[in-house]
Amino acid sequence: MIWRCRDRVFDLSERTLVMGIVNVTPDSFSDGGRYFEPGAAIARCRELFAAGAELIDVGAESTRPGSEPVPATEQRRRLAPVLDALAGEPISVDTASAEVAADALARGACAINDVTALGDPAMAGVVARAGAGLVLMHMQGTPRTMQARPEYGDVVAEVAAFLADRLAAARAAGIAAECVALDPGIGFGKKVEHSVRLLAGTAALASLGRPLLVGASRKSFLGALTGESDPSRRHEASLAAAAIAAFEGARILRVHDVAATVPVVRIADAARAARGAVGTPRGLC
Ligand code: HH2
Repeated sequence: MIWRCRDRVFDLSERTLVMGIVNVTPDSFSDGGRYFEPGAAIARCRELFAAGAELIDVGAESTRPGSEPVPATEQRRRLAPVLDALAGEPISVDTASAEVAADALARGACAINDVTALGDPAMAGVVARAGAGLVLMHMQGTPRTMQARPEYGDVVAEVAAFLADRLAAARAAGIAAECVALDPGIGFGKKVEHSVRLLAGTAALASLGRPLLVGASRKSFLGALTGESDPSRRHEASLAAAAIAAFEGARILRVHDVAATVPVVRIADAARAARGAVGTPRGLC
């Protein structure tokens, strides 16, 4: 299982990649404002690389529930100094705008994380021309309205069908399958029970043939389960979710706390690899 992002090829057959998060925003749900100033964002990226991030997802638009879109020109203005300072490093850009994606790729980004899964009709062409990596994520509704009334019959089956459809659309638009990663979009138009089922359904979603990215870090379903209302205090809960996702076959984890997540995924990777060698103890079957 490889994930190609321009000239970078991540071999994910045996290990889980830790993708760090840096939001160059004033209003992100857990780190809003901390890295809005370019110098702070650049320093944070360097810190996360040093902590073991293999890729950093830089965003200039919050997608928290209730958020409004940020114009492409403003996203580009926020991103440009950060991308220019980190040219040559493995950076993905979290944007649903083809205009922002094109500018980011011109400044050296290697992947685009599109939470609308090619909602902008120009996005596929931009990504295909660059041979960039692409994350296709599931969301029910839009960030402004998505948590109003999410409804599913079988959430894992519906998300899997959506991701398979978007993968086919990406391929039809000229994007190589090996450039695509898939993401169930935990918290994006999902009640707590939906996010828990998607986490529990990681193995089913990981069988779609492309690396599965899971982004559970600090999200509100963890707060609902633990009673912790402050996202920055959902550290242990985020690590538990990371361990489950990696053990069950996710290949990319999008996280705020890189240093703590790296050893967690190494243990999960080892346990997952050993699972095939575990037999049934005599007398117990
Ligand atoms: N979650 C967030 C943003 N982008 N992209 C993918 N592929 N998967 C996710 O789960 C995901 C995402 C929300 O987290 P964060 O970036 O910390 O917050 P905000 O959107 O408020 O900036």
